[in-house]
Amino acid sequence: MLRITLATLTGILALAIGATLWGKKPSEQHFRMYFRAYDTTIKETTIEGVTIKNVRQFNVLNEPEDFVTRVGTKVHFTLINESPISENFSVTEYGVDQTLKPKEEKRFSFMARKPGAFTIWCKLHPKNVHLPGTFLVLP
Ligand SMILES: [Cu+2]
Repeated sequence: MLRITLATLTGILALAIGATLWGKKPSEQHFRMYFRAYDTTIKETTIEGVTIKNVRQFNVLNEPEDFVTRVGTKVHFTLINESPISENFSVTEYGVDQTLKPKEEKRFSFMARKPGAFTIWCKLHPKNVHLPGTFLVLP
């Protein structure tokens, strides 16, 4: 005859909780990103017989551009704007929309609940000037 004692029940319960939590420990990740502007002005150059002069342009890069995490991770971002103008960091699907003035630093956190590859983009500048990045959330 099978006798189930309180100790046995407690043991089974502990095993069940342990199995449920195994590998599901809430994790956190810290990311640090810099906005940096690069002057790509061309004073004069000749390419295949065509001469161009005074083509003035800046490119803004998010360094690094891409971030990878897993669903269920609390992500902490620190953004530092080293560009001489205001910059923006938006991830539409996550409701992230942060604008930083020159030399400003901002921190914010959120839970990565939705899997997918999401574009990190700047609302202030065209995408061929301020290049977008990717926020990748693995299932
Ligand atoms: Cu920008």
